[in-house]
Amino acid sequence: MLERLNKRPNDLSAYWMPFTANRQFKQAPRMLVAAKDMHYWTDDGRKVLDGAAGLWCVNAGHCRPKITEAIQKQAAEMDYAPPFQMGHPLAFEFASRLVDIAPEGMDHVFFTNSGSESVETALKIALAYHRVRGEGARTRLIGRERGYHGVNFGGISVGGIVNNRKMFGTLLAGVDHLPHTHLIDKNAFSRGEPEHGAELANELERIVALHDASTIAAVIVEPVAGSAGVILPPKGYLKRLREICDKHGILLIFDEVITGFGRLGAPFAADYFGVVPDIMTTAKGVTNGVIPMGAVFVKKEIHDAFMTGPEHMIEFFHGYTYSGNPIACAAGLATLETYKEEGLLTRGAEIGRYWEDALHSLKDAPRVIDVRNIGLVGAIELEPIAGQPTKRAFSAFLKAFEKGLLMRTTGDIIALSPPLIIEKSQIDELVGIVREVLTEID
Ligand code: PXG
Repeated sequence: MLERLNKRPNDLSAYWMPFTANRQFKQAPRMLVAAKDMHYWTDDGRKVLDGAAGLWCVNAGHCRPKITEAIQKQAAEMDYAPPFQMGHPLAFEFASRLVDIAPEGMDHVFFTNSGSESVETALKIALAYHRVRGEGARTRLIGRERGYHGVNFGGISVGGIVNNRKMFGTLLAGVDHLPHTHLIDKNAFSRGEPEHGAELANELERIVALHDASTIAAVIVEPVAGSAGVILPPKGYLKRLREICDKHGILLIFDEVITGFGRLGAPFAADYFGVVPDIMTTAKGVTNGVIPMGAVFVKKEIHDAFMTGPEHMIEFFHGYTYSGNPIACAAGLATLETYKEEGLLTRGAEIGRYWEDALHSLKDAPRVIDVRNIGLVGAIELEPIAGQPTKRAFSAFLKAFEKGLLMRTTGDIIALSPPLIIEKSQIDELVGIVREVLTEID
């Protein structure tokens, strides 16, 4: 272990880091060099509690033996197989096992390598689906303010985070956005789904009236928005979106890249909220974050609409060199086994109340203006420093890391999403560190 802990590189300049303040980071790097279960270790030998499941992905905890072994075995047996016009057994096996745990009717899976690619794939399936059915005028896509759907052009077009959009030109044409549902004045300190705001779903009717339903292909939302700071759907909101989409023949896409694989205490947010979309994008927890992979779940009717025309013809001109990569599939199968053996896809429901009470105990901590939670997700929103938005939460992030806790911040919101194996004593430790941090920062 010690040998692994001592490997800081000499030169940090070549690597242009993603979503990072590069110059600041390189002056005072934070290096992780090892991980096990609920913890990371830093290059200076400190043990850090993982309050973020890496980046919302390591749902079963780190370096789980079954997953590690499956990857090692597959890498030695068959490293790569081409996915176009060729197959290998693990991809079919993994797709079947995923369909087994998917909401009723979501019978088909398209493999990608990330959440961003899952989103692009879902948007393309939606557009092409309408076209193969002779409704090719349905080309508009509706996203939501503060939505995060990855960083590719389709995803940032339907997404609603201004910094992710403003530098990149005109984006996709024909996109509109629903309003976000973050109503802190009415819903502060909600436990689970907030009471107020279901009527915001009716804005979809306004958008339909503006463009006409015959021009709209799909609506995409995160059931619970993660990156924008844990924004929860008001009670009844998602059901209402489903009804309006049904009424107008519009496909509903749930982006479950974060909410999939047990984060809310049910296998998917669709199960948790009792609302089944037409297409569901996933990634992250599909392989426990260990190997890049994404999976797009599609309803049978949508898949079947493509299966017409001459049988020798490719039905959907889309795919990636690494779609269904054998090592990723091996990791995914071992991940699903681990989830199943340990009941992790529903563990959030068992420990969720303890998590909720622990988080809400921070209500009286300095500068806290909201605490919200759902499943094993939590957010603590801080009052911003006047004229310096994001600074307070970023100071909290740095201080927490010093004290041995990894968390995510976005804007002035602290987001927490630990691995689903977290124990009560570790929840206490996590909340204790957050309280100390909030007491010590400006
Ligand atoms: N959709 C959703 C809902 C996501 O949360 C993506 C798509 C894109 O996934 P990839 O694998 O392409 O990164 C995500 C990713 C944060 C944070 O700070 C969250 C994500 C990515 C980076 C930061 O919460 N989620």
